[in-house]
Amino acid sequence: MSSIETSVVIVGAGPAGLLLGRLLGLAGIDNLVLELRTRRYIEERIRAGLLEHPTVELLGIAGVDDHLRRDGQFDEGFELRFEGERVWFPTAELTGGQQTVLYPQQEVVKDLLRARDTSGEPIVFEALDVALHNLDTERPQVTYRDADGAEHVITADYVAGCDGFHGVSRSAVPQTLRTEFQHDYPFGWLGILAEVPPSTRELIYAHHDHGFAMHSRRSPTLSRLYLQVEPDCDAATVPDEFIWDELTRRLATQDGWTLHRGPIVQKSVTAMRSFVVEPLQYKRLFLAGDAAHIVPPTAAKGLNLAASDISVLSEALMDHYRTGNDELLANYSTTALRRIWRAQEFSRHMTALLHHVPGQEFERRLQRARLQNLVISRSAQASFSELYVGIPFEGKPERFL
Ligand code: RFL
Ligand code: PHB
Repeated sequence: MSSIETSVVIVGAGPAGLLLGRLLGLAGIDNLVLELRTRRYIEERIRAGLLEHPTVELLGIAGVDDHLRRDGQFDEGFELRFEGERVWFPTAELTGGQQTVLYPQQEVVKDLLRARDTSGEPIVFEALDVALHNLDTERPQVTYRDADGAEHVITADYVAGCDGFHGVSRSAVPQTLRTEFQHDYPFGWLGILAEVPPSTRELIYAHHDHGFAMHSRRSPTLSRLYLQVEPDCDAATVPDEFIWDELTRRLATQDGWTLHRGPIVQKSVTAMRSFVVEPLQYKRLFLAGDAAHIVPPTAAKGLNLAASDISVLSEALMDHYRTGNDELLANYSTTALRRIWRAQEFSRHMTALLHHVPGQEFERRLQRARLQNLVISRSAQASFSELYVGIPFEGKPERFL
């Protein structure tokens, strides 16, 4: 069994783990990343698309925003559609110019991996049977088995659990010391990637009696679209023609806007769930990103919340290593949870605003009233926009860089 020492061992090479590793590396804090999957797998995993303004700023601080600034699509707002109407939401104008950016999550991951290649910090792919030990001692350990079957033990000061919702870190916290909050929605999202130029220059969110639909983009030649479906829908069994017909119906406007169709190159169904574990710390383990919370994708907060957790955690760890002050670390959970719950609330609000649950007529009338209110009231639009573009991160790692 080989034995390695480092300061911080990071479990999971998603956006949370890689961004933490990058920021710690820039501050001269050695760290090791352990990832269950292959590099190719994580570089190709299609997920999020929308980055909030504070996320873009943090990626800039981490020095990994060149490609994002070159290829990202900077948006001034989005379009809301319901009952055939189209309403433009000038989110940037309403928030002092804060733009959101469409830039695929796998590109963020590739940018972070490239930066790690350059800095030469260690990362292990295909780390199997990762297990956390002695978290309540000064020197916790993480063990894993490599692809050749050899066993390894890493001894560190801290463990960062960034291994997503299905990872192992969260369950290393004794059950009696954690509280989990969960809400499941009675619908899912069918997401498609299609080889067709986007039919819109901005994002479109649509509320329709058949359910929610959304038109997003990935590049000038690739469109990303979503449809509300039954939660147990099997994407493979839904004919492409049905998907396009339904998207056309739900996105239709009275002024004859046309949705362009093209070959669907990927389709999958995502369950919709809200989840938070509290607290985010157990002794020397800190949870961040999807390992600690899940939001329904409607408001595009998942990746951005992972970044906001990392802004707080990276600053706290830097303060510990630079000044020996552990106050920020002790407050990590409380600080990060404030923003997590605000994003949870907004995600739930936006989900309830736009999805359709058959049979809930009273709720449907309220939805219409809420949508009308958003259309009529500039101040309602402004407060919606503030949360949509992303409230400021509480961490300030830049003060140590
Ligand atoms: P990730 O990305 O899940 O990364 C966790 C990593 O840990 C690895 N892992 C392990 N490694 C070692 N040992 C183990 N035992 C391990 N178990 C797991 C995994 O292989 C993985 O590499 O979590 P992270 O870093 O916290 O990042 C979170 C985001 O990925 C997630 O919140 C977003 O993708 C959510 N999301 C969106 N977020 C946005 O901000 N904007 C969006 O527009 C948006 N759209 C979406 C989304 C998620 C979606 N799906 C498929 C869930 C759209 C969709 C359809
Ligand atoms: C996406 O492009 O995947 C996306 C964009 C905005 C959202 C959700 C998902 O609100």
